Amino acid sequence: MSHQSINAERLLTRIRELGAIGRNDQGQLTRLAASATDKLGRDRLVAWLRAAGLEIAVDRIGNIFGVWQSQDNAGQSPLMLGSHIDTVINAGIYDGSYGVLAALEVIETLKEQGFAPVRPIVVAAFTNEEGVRYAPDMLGSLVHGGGLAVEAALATVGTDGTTLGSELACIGYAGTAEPGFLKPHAYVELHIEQGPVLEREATTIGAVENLQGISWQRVTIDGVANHAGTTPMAMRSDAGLAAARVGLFLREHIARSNAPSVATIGTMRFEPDAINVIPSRAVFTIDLRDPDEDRLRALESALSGFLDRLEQEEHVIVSVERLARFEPVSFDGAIVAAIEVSAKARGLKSRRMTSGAGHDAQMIARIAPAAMIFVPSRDGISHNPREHTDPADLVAGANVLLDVAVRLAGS
Ligand code: HGY
Ligand code: MN
Ligand code: MN
Ligand code: MN
Repeated sequence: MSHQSINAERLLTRIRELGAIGRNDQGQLTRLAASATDKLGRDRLVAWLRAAGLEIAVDRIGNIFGVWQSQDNAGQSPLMLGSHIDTVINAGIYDGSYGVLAALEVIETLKEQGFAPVRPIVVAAFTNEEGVRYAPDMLGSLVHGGGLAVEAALATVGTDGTTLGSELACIGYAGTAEPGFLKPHAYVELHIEQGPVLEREATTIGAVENLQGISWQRVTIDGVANHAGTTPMAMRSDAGLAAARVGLFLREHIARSNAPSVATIGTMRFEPDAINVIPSRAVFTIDLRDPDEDRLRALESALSGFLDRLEQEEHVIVSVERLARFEPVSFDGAIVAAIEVSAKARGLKSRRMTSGAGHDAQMIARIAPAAMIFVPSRDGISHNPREHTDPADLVAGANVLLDVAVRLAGS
């Protein structure tokens, strides 16, 4: 087990540098998939991969791979270390980027140490992990894992009416490699926890053994526009009020169920969106998650039943579009154990855990043994510019990734 350390300064500097790319005049960081700022981040990453002497490959859905292979190990199935560098809106600098840059750092450290892996080691940066502009999320890794045909993915229409394929071509990342051309021997993803558990338990390393199921829907409620002043409450078909009831239903239903499910209405717009007009239409998204597939299905069906009742009670018409649906995933026990062995050898406290967030690892787990390493998020905050992880924890996570890579590529 290598007890060398990665080059902390190089990793931390790159995280800061990439974190500076894609900021607007207010200093907010946003690199939505296949956008102009995503291109700037991709270009910087490719420059680092090239400078490290890796072979670059970009596949048709824009996934970027940096391949370290030798005469001796070329042709062996690679160890893949990856994550994503696209972000949400007004993001932090660690979500995704940390894992990609730590993967590059591990390769550079192993090269500098003269390590000769028995298999190629690949850094992967997957397209559209966040799913903010194009749904579903984890789209690039979903295609890589064979969960969606690349043509369908390229035809995905974004919230701004663009198609992913045309935007990837615009930014010069509509690659030629066939998706899935690199079938990994194993996949390991290092990521910030984005939740409160590790910090609360003063634990540095999360050995992630599973990941919860995700259900994304877009709901359109159609009512009748009317005068806000003259229309009695009992005579309204108020799409806005009906939409508000959905959020309350989900919170109360989950509270009653005592389950660890979570529900989020992250986007909502009204038409005609005027202060004195009863909304004729409400369009909003619902993100449901639960570690247990049966409970997630039960939550979806409870919601569907409520929407049926809502139509009657509020005299509105409800239509639902499914945007994403991923079942819970269990990761590879041997890799999880290797994470724990490394943490112990380095004197780092670790604990097994479930991921609340979706990750590319859940898509690659369809085609290869996979697992994740988490490090603590301060105050459990993420998808927020206040996202932060202590440098010592960032370095510790990368060193555990280094050890796991040696174990998976060394024999
Ligand atoms: O939504 C998620 O959990 C992921 O960050 N896309
Ligand atoms: Mn992420
Ligand atoms: Mn994220
Ligand atoms: Mn994620």
